[in-house]
Amino acid sequence: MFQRILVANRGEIALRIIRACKELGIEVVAVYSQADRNIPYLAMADRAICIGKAPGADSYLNIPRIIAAAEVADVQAIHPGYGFLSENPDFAEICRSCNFEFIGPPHEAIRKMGLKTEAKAVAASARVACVPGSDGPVDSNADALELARSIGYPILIKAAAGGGGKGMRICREEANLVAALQTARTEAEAAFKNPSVYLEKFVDRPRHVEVQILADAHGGIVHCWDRDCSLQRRHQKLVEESPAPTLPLKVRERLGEAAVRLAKAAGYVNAGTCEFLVDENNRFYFIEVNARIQVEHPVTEMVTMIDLVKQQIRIASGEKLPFAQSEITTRGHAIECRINSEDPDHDFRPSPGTITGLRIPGGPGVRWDSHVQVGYIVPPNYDSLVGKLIVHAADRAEAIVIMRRALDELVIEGIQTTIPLHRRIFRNRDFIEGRVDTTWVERVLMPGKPAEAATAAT
Ligand code: MV4
Repeated sequence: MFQRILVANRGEIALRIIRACKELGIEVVAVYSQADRNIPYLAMADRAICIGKAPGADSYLNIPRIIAAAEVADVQAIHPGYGFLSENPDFAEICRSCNFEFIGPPHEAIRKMGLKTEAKAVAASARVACVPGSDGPVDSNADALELARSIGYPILIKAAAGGGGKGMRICREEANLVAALQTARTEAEAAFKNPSVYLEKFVDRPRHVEVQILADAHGGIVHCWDRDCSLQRRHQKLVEESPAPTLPLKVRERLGEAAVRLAKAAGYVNAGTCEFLVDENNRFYFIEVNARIQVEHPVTEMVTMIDLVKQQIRIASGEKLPFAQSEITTRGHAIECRINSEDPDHDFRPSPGTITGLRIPGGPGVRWDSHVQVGYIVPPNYDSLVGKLIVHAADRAEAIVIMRRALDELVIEGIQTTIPLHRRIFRNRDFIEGRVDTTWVERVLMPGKPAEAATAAT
């Protein structure tokens, strides 16, 4: 096992990784930007190294500075968390060539999964159902027109190097396809430095269900069941839960098996997620792989009792998975609310500032993953996640009751947060009955504001 690890991230996930290291008896080196010099968890690390000015490009995204900190602190491994450099294949490759273990997948797997067309080809080779569409990037307008006619409109044009909803464009009729393709290519080039696009049949009002997988470096691979992340607004997830509500066990089993086949075919190692769209008939279609630990990993931890961050570290140090698939079951139901420093009354604009009051909920079935304390200043430079409120109970109905109570206990003063929105969600009939999909927040909960999501775009 490693003696010392560097955490190349900030905020709640940095603290989450520090906690895992402490429990494993590993020394932990934190890095921080000048904006984060007073962030409370630095005191919990064995060492804290400033890596630059506030902007991400000068600090948490700056590869030479992070490698320099790793050299200075003489660590054996680097945990990238999520976001920032976590899915940058060049960073993973540089870590390994500098003799630091990268706590994540092999750089080849990150690179391959970063191209959605490649990921879909791997899925197809593993007999995992994908959304009907082009086999790989579309090069010519003539090919696109012919293919679109055979799969039927509406068509979704997606950037091969995109993901997470970035670089998507819906096309509802043939007359618009050539122009839409051109716009999509230009946008893809600007956003991802890669103009490659592909076509998919547009799935109406899908649910977003993803499968957690863990793979060791010895060929061992398991899934840790499913999460439903349908509750989102403009591709920002609001609520995640495990298991996915209303999905029959048989479908959940087939999802898990599909994810394992895909990960095997991709040569995947460490923790990862296979994302699927699920239609109203519970048919599922693979869309993309996330080659990192995810924000919503705690709901899986609660229902499986597997510490995913500790498993990531153990896998990176060369250990075999300590369990077989048959030993991984879900118990009860877990739900997470993302608490962001945003103002839901003003189009979710960021609301940085000083936290002047804080009441953290507790009691049976409640977990609070957050780096903030009273007096903490939420800087304007980074993602606005200030905490994750997670509940676990015997079933979904009980989990909702606990979440409602915990949300009423939770008080964050001094900044605007998404707490009031969550209080509404957990009193909403559609949500309580599990009748939600990826368009529900914008369609039902907060109608009136046109979304830039695929579902509302022209
Ligand atoms: C789709 C889709 C409908 N049809 N693909 C958005 C994020 C990216 N991971 C894939 N996304 C979608 N792909 C087809 N063929 C609808 C979405 C989508 C969505 C997916 C997951 C979670 C939230 C979403 C919100 C809007 C659209």
